Amino acid sequence: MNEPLLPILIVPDAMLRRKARPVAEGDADKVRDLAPRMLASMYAAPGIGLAAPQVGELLRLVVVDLGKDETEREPMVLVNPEIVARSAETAIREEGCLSLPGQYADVERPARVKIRWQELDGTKRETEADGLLATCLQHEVDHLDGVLFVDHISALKRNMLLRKLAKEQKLKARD
Ligand code: K2U
Ligand code: ZN
Repeated sequence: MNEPLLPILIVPDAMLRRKARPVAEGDADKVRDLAPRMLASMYAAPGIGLAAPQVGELLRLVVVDLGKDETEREPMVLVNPEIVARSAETAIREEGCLSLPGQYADVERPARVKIRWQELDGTKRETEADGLLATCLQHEVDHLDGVLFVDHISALKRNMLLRKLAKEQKLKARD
């Protein structure tokens, strides 16, 4: 369980803008290997969610763990997650993204969602989520369609945030 961590792609990597393909039967071995490595990479970031495209795998696979620390680990592995219902009521929450390090913005999304997915062993699951889990699941499923949280804010704020990110990445590369 101490395989090397997976590097997380940073905007403007084109991979982050592509649509991921559904996990098929034939991907079972790959996904069983990838999921724990994504969880380890997410915990190390640290983060509470991670989508396969962020580690360069265009598969519809997401991992989530809202637990605060090692003592409260409750990892979720979601294969082919699908949001099947959204509340009309919305909620605004500050979001970050491991692919846009150091950048944050308030994002408005449906407050509650109904989500369907499969577990690693193929078991079909469905649940209703609200609060931070609803935000996180929508943020991760967005990643599977090449959508980033900055796509949900004004063009002005998006451009400012992307320019700031590019500048900070350039400074990092120089150090
Ligand atoms: O997908 C990712 O890049 C990980 C995201 C997931 C996330 C974003 C916004 C709101 C909820 C989840 C984050 O970078 S994980 C870091 C984090 C930690 C605690 C609260 C919010 C974000
Ligand atoms: Zn993200």
